[in-house]
Amino acid sequence: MKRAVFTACGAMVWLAASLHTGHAQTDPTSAADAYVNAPKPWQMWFPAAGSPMQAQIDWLMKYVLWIMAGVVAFVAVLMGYVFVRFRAKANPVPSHLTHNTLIEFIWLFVPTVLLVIIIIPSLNLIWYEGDTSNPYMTVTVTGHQWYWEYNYQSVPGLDYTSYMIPDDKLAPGEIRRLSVDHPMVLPIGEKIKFDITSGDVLHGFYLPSLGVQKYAIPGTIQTSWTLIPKAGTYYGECNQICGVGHDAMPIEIKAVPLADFLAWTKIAQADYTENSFVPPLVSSPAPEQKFADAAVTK
Ligand SMILES: [Cu+2]
Repeated sequence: MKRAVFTACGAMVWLAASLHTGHAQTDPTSAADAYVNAPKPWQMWFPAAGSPMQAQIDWLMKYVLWIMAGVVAFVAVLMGYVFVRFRAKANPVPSHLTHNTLIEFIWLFVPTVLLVIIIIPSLNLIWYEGDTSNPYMTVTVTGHQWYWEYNYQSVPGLDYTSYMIPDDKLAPGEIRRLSVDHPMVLPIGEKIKFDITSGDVLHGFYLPSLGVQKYAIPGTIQTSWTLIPKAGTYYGECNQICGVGHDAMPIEIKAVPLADFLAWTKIAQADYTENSFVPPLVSSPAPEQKFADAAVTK
């Protein structure tokens, strides 16, 4: 049902946009330039949450951190007290007491309560993360050595590759090691499901600001999802060591209003058949194999 609406809307939006402008369509992903959620040097904590999932992860992390800080502080104070109060000089005759029912009950009961108040929100979050039901659309994400491939299941023929822009080709406004030739473009405010897999070795589909992290495993599909309320550019990286170009497969997501997204699909279907950068793209020079090279030339 939703898929039918999707296609009809796309055609109408595209037609309306073409009639309105009367010339070449402007970049429909430009709405994503208004907000850039990228890592900063020496950043502490998580990035600003770009999805409800990351907001919940951030909340849980801090919730557990406060409980943990309380436990560490309590144990530290208790140990400090024991070191001073019961040191050999101040306490020459040690107690031979071995059991105390009340204390033993407390030190079992209190940690149990702490574990329960941690596990309830943890399980809730795990179920929330696993709920990929009723997406607006699904994108198949395939990791390759060393680029990503995005296949929009609802848009016939829209299957393209995304390469990192090499350092010497960066244009103004692009971010070194994060910007790509063809970003993934997603509509804001819609639930997007990811089917994640790999064409060769293990990769990691990691989007810190959206709270998504799944291994890309050859021969199997892992699922995740996101929902991005705010138009903007969000970044991620492959975070499984996958070979010499591991650092050259960032993920760039442009989240734009639905109408812009639909306009973009038309352009992408026509333009994304060829890559801007020719594989294989190895970002760092291969290490010199001095001993191996010497053996070969002998
Ligand atoms: Cu990888």
